[in-house]
Amino acid sequence: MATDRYQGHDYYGLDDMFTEEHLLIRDTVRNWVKKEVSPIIEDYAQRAEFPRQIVKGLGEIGAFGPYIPEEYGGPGLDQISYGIIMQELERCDSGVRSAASVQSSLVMYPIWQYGSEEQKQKYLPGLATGELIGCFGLTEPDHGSNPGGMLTNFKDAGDHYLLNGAKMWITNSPIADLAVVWAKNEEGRIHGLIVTRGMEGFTTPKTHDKWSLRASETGELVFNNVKVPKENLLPNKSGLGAPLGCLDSARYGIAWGAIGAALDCYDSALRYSQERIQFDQPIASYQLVQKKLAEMITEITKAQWLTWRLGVLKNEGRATTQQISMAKRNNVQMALQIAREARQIHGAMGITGEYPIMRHMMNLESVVTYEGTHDIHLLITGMDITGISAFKKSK
Ligand code: TGC
Ligand code: FAD
Repeated sequence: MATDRYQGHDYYGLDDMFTEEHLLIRDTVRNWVKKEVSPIIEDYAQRAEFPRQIVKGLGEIGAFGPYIPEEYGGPGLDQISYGIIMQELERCDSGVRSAASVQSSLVMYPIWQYGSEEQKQKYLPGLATGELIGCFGLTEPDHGSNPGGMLTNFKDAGDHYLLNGAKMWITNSPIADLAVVWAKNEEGRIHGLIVTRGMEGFTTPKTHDKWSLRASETGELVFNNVKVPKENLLPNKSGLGAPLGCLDSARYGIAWGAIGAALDCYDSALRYSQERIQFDQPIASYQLVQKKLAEMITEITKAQWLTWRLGVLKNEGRATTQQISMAKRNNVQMALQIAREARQIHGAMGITGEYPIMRHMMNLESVVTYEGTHDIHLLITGMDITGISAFKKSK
């Protein structure tokens, strides 16, 4: 990949709303990404491999569980800091942000919020440094948008539980040391269980041939009579609301992250249009190109302010599931649209690994689907404003 010349864009003075600490965190993560990740990311994406050597650095910059308190090994930052970190990571690659947001919101968050004191002490410090990698198993082959229908189940077998079933499309599964797995007990109630690598009957086959998130590991979780110690059950919350609560945190991070991908596409398209000469003029001088660029920065600016406000609400503990859905849906679609327009501005060069555009575009095709699809989030808004659920057909 060519030298990373990215610089941020702040059309409406959003930086004035950030604290000195926020800006310091942003600069630190941006500089680390430019030094450690940008030079290698294209190569790893082409090879469909996760760059495992960045895990230690991700821990050092506080990307694993930014809001986890210091007593459990986290940096104890606020929610806006979490958002800023996700944005700077996704500015480089959605797969790198995925690794960090799964570890933070889908593994550390449930252990922190629903786990016992022993579980928190045992797992959170290692997850914060990256010494341990985690994954989150909710989706199943036949239950994606409708996780409440899951079939994975566990039975009480005396001094342990017996876990059976399978999860699919799980980020980090092939490299994870532990999985937070959602399964039904004998009464059909959903609980979270910590399943660790090496337990007999537990395997994590890798998913191959993805055209999207190629620098992120994806796989299955297969449970064949796995004996899970009883102390591995998350004791403090059960029901579908438990995994959905984790999704609120992860979707919030994605809302910030997607703006990063959009900013990178815009940044590259703006520079390219000023440098690329056709018909003796920079293509930036043509109205059709300016229209694309002007619309990009307008959409980015709207998303930046929506998301900053969401961050304030999240810091105050007032952000609703529905507000988070709106931001996730809007920002990912916005980023996808900008990636497509930016690809056109780059002409043929836009399809090569010389520029990050095509990689962002392909990555965003996963981001628009995972953590609730674009349409599921629309239905969440629809239900909120009408009071009528359109998820399920009345029989
Ligand atoms: P519904 O009847 O609405 O709710 C069931 C129970 O859950 C409660 N609840 C919540 N609780 C906490 N936080 C939330 N956000 C909650 N939303 C709902 C609700 O109050 C109810 O509680 P109770 O006590 O009454 O039982 O559930 P539903 O079955 O109708 O489904 C609703 C729907 C469709 C919105 C939900 O299932 C959904 O969000 N589906 C999308 C599935 C999804 O997002 N999967 C993501 C998997 S993880 C992933 O993709 C990781 S990618 C990571 C990466 O690489 O970055
Ligand atoms: P489906 O639910 O089958 O949906 C297919 C289509 O039908 C969509 O367009 C959807 O919007 C539409 N649809 C479904 N229901 C309705 C309805 N009621 N009304 C209108 N339209 C509807 N999951 C995890 O648990 N952990 C992970 O770490 C994880 N990582 C992932 C990584 C990648 C790269 C990808 C691609 C997915 C990952 N997922 C993960 C799974 C992801 O959350 C699911 O793919 C997603 O929830 C959608 O489920 P599905 O793919 O089964 O699609």
